[in-house]
Amino acid sequence: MASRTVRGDRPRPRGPLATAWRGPAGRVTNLALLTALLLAFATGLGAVATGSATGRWVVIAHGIVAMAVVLLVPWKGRVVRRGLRRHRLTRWLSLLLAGLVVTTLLAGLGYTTGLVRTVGGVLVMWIHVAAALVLLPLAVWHAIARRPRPRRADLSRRSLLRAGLFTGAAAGLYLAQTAVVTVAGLPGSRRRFTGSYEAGSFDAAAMPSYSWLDDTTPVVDPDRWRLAVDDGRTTRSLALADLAAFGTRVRATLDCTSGWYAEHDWAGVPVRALLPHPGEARSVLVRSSTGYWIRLPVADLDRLLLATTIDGKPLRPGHGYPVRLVAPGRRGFWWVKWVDRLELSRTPWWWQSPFPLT
Ligand SMILES: Nc1nc2c(c(=O)[nH]1)N[C@H]1C(S)=C(S)[C@@H](COP(=O)(O)O)O[C@H]1N2
Ligand SMILES: [Mo]
Repeated sequence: MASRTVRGDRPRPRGPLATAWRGPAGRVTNLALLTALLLAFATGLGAVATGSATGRWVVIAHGIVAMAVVLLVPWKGRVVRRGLRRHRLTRWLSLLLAGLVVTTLLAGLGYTTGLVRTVGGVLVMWIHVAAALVLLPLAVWHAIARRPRPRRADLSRRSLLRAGLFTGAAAGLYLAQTAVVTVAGLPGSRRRFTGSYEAGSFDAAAMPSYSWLDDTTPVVDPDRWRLAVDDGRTTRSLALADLAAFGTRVRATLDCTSGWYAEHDWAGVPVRALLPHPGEARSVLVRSSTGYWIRLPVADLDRLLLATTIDGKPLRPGHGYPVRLVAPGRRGFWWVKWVDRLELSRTPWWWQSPFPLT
C-alpha cells in the first residue's frame, strides 16, 4: 500500500508492525466503539435487572464490554484529534460525549474496585447510571450524524476473527482487573455476584432505606390500616390482626440497584395463603399506598411473602411498615413497601415498563 499523505498529517510509517501500532482505521474504531457502547448499555440494563445467580453472566459481560471501551479509547483519541481539526460546530457535543464515556468508565471502575464508592456523598453507582443515561441519546445522535457506514467486509471471516481476538483482549483485561482487586484485597472483592456491597445484614437499623424515585414514607394508623386482596372474583379486606396469625419465616437478600444488599430473616404471610386459587390469572399486581406498584408472574406465588417483621422485630416505617413484599431472587425494586393491595389478573407480568415509572 502506498503511503497516503493527507494535508497536515505526518507521512505514515509502513509495514505490518506499523499498521498494528497505528491501530484500525477511524471508521472501524467508530463502528467498534458504537457497538461496544450499545452492548454496554444492554448488559448494564441486564445487570440492574438481574437478581438470580444465572444472571451473573450479564454482570461479567458488562465488565468485559467496559474493558473493550477502555481498549478503544486511545484509538478513538486519534479519530477525535483529527475531527477536532475540522472545526465542526458540533464538536462540543462530541467532547461532552467523550467526557460522559470517561465519567461512566471511571465511576464504574471506582465502584467495582471499591476505591471510590461515593463522591460528595453521592453513590458513584448513581453517577455511573446517570452518565450512561445521558450518554445513550448523545451516542445515538453522534452515530446518526457521523454514520459509521458498516461494510460487507465487516462480516468477513477475517474481521470476525479480529473482533474475536479483540473481545479476548477485553476479557483478559477484565480478568486482570478482577485479579488485582482480589489479590490486593480491595473492597470490590467483597461484592455479591450482582456487584452490590453488603450493608446492614441482620441489622435493620443499619440497612439503608431506599426509594426507587421519590416515594416518601407514609404515616400509618395500624388500627385503621387494611389490605385489599382481589382474587379476580371478590375483594377481601384484611386487618393487621388477620395477618398476624401466620408468621412464616424466610431468609432472603434485598439487593438494590444502587449497589448495596442486605440479608435478613423476614416473617409474615405467604402470598399463596391469601391467593390460593389463581385459576386463569397470569399475574399478581402488588400495590403500595404510595401508588408504587409492580406486577409479578403467578409462577412466583409460592416464593412471595408479605412481611410484617424483620429479624423478629416489626418493620421500621422506612422499610415498609406495616407490610412489605419479600421477593427472593428478585432485585430490590420488586420488593414493594407499604403494600395495600394484591390483585390477581389475566394481564401477563411483562405487560409493564421494565422498571417502575412511579
Ligand atoms: N412503595 C415503594 N416500595 C419500594 C420502593 C419505592 O420507591 N416505593 N423502592 C424499592 C427499591 S428500589 C428498593 S431497593 C427497596 C428498598 O427497601 P428498603 O428501603 O427497605 O431498604 O424497596 C423497594 N420498594
Ligand atoms: Mo433499589
